[in-house]
Amino acid sequence: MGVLNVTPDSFSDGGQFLDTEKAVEHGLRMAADGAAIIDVGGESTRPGSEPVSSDQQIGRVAPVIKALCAKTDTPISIDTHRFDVARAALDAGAAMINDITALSDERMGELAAERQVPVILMHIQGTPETMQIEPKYDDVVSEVLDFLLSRANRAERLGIAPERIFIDPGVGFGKTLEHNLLLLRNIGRFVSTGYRVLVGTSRKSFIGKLTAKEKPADRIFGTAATVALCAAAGVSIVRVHDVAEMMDVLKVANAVGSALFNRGGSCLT
Ligand code: PMM
Repeated sequence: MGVLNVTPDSFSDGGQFLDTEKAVEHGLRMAADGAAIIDVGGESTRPGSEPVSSDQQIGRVAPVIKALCAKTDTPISIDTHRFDVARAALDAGAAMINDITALSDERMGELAAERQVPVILMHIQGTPETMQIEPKYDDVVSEVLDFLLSRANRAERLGIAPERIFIDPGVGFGKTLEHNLLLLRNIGRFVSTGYRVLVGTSRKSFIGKLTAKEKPADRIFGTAATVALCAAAGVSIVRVHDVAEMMDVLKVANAVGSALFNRGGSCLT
């Protein structure tokens, strides 16, 4: 999954793709580089970021989604926790919902069920504004897993087929470095639930901490390590900025461990 943030302030690519034409060009580049899904977002969720109104988000993402759908068959997902933004994005041609609040608004689940599109359910502690102020857990892996299972249960109750449900531990969303490492070390427990798993580590600050790389663009090798390990653990989708580079990582990881990968076919059929 390639990341396309149509925002002025995302931590890694903020401001680069606010212009529709540039955003579309970058989306097409990622599709050509091998992305199976393009994840379009109109609101930064970096720590400390402030919410953006639905109208503003729709104004950013809808033209980009429409233009991308006219030019590529690569499915588009919409990265939002707002029901009205998701609905407008699906109307514009998006085929998947990426909800970082895991259906905290049940209307989101009803929408996904009605339109028969897959949903990504991500764990977050707090909100982007507050999440990195002293995140706390007794047992981060069990708590995140229990939360995601309860939200997957909610999704199924609302009529979403289990094969259209993805769970995501939400690396960096209300987590310390140690929390992130524990979640990644135990990602196999998430895979064992039978739901497909998405992981987003790309260029995140925990990689910067481990490698002493301040600039997000310098964190590509660190990201590659997590991508290979996630693939080996049976993760279905990795959400990344550097699609061409991570395709190479996945091709090699896949060749070495092919029996472990490619479970379950396409999520979009
Ligand atoms: N990370 C970001 C944004 N959206 N969605 C999911 N499902 N999982 C993630 O880990 C995730 C996400 C933050 O990264 P960005 O600002 O580069 O998009």
